[in-house]
Amino acid sequence: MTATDEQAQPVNTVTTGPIQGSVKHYQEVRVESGGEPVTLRIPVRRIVQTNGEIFDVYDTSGPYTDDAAVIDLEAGLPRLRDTWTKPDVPGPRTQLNWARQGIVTTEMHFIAAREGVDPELVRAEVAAGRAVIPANHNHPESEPMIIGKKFAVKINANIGNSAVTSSIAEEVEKMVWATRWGADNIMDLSTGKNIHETREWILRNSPVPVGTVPIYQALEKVNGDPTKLTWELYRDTVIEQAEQGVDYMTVHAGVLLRYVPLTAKRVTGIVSRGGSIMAAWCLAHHQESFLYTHFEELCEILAKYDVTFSLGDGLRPGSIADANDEAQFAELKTLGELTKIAKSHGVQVMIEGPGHVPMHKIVENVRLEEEWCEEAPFYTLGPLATDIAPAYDHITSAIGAAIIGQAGTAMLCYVTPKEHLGLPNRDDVKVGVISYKIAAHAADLGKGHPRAQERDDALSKARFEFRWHDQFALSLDPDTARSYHDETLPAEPAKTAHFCSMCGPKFCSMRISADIREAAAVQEGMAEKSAEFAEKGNQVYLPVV
Ligand code: IRN
Ligand code: FE2
Repeated sequence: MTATDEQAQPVNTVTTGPIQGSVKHYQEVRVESGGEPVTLRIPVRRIVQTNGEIFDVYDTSGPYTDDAAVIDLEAGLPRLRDTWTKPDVPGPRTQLNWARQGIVTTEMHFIAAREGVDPELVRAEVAAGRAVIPANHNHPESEPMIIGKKFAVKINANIGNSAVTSSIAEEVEKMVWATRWGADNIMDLSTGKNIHETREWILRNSPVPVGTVPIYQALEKVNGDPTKLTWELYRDTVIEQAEQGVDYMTVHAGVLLRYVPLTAKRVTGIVSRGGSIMAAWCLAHHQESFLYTHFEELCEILAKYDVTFSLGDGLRPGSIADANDEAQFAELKTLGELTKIAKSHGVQVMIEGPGHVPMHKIVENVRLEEEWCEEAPFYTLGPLATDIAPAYDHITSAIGAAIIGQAGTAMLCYVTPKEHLGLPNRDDVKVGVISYKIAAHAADLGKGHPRAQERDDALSKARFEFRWHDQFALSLDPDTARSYHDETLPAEPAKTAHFCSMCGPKFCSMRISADIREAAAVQEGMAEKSAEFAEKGNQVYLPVV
């Protein structure tokens, strides 16, 4: 990997080492793949509690949290999937085609172990197009993951530089940092200089699938003038990115010429970057979008690498006023048409969704997406449940994300506190990721996902038993939890004390409950004794025998 100009500083340091209170562990699983026995090492964040109990958590962080791993950013991560078999069957070498042929690929076995489900469920959901496994053959460094409503809800973190700020080094660190805190995927939305190099560094070092929006780079190639875009230039950009190993691509092929006027009376018009670029092209040429007219050719390219389509919502609402309007749903219907075409080429598809939507209008989005797009995994941006809180849009959007997640959305695209205001820095990335882990986990609980509540129960138990270290370790963000606790009670004995500084020792409800429980136990003992006493005829002096 070579960097070409002054903006591309050397990339040499990223955050490493386990998350506080945990160790990196690998669960070894023996599977049969392509007739060969293979040992898979499933990464987990292992929490060894002070009471001796072990709790393993789904882990997206890759080798960076492994103390034993040697990280060499120049060399990139080990090419984990290079040795895995790619079954030889008629049709493209895609997870969708393999699943349809009844084959459980090594990736599917890995995912089944990771999610704690039957490999056959993974295969069946992929075959039905209800789940996708973004795994470009040219990104063997990634650890397989699945996006589908029968599985844990996933989150995506957007990173990438812009023309005015950020270097390659910062973006690579943002990728490592986002996955450390639980990003299941990242998207490189770079638009400034060094787009190709930035992406190369990210891909070679990313343990999670990487998505892009190729039209952004295509636009850079024509110096930012959307009217100069051509299908050929776009196609070459897609091939360039697919060759590098991009796992999924946002394609705004549902922005049709005739839909553009539908946005004229909106409060916020077209807010999607990709959507506005394509709308500008269509209007300037008074022609149908080349993404739509060349869609089948695009399918053939993506099939070759097993790149997953993420059909973009170029006409998503950018305000509460515009939610669920005609333009938005016209596009969604077209995305349904395109889903069928992509699947007929053996290409995996997910569908992007909004945006800004008030709570009572959220569920309708999922129902229509399922109906029109054959239940292809839905991947939404929030949605923000209100427009009135810039600087807090990680919260306004996590509210909508939790609701849409419970209704069946498979992946949530995070929103950071800087949304609508500026490019997120490393701290914003963490706040965005944690906010979305909360939304995703709340959705898993609401859906009754078999494994979700175990973690809540473990943490609640630690909390009730005043095992402070365990409470921190089991949390999404142990560093912040601990530092908040330490602000008032920094001494080590406070880590086992039966109170915290919120209520103090006298008013701690947890301690009082524990006391009640103890008293009840004493009373129970007394009741037992009195029952025994009654049984024996209420005699104070037992007869001598
Ligand atoms: C996700 C759902 N709807 C939109 N997104 C993401 O928004 C999309 O995947 C991309 O990362 C980001 C920007 O997309 P636009 O603004 O170009 O549509
Ligand atoms: Fe917005």
